[in-house]
Amino acid sequence: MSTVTLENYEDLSSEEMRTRAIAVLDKLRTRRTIRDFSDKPVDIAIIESCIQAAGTAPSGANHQPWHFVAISNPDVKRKIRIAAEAEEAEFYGGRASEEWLEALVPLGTDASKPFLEVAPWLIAVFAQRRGGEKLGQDKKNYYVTESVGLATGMLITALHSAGLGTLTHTPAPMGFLREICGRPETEKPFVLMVVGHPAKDATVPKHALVKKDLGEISTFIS
Ligand code: IYR
Repeated sequence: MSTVTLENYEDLSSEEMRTRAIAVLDKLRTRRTIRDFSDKPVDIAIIESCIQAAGTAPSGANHQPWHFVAISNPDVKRKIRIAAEAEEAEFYGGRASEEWLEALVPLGTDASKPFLEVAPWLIAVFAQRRGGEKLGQDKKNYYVTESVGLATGMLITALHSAGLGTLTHTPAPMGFLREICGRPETEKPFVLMVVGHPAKDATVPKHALVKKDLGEISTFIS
């Protein structure tokens, strides 16, 4: 194994760390999943940097088993909307269980997905079953779902920090994304991120504002 000395580690005081931790918490608390987007353009350079930020995520054996397809092309967005709405029509029209549809009532979602055309960017995230630490390799990848989930979380954090709104969209099944984006069979569509500015009159469901508190989501064993 070859190593280098760790760089960029700041030996902060506990007080400074607490201040920074709270600043991150305050920032992340302002994130909202939005479904009403404006068509205001977003510079490609911002999207590039956010994808690079996602690409710093930890991954199984550092194989980085992800691929991001960023789409601003109106014709491609339209194709995606048509395919996604066809799947959603089946989902809401009977494929989903009663229990699932019931769980979605507070979100007010339905089969209509205009944001797929309105928002300036769609980022389709793909998970690679095979790959390796270098492009073009064909090794087995490990902890693929976990790794791509981590990278997607970091992508959302980066986009939010840059001041953009996002929707984590999962039309199921998402196979059409592989075809439209021209990705290989060995890749599985993981999520479709919708990215842009919120519409002027954008609203969010009250349901989405309620977050479990610290005591509910954690146990400390000291
Ligand atoms: N993919 C559908 C349904 C949906 C499912 C869940 I779980 C959500 O949290 C939100 C929506 C849709 O996008 O409408």
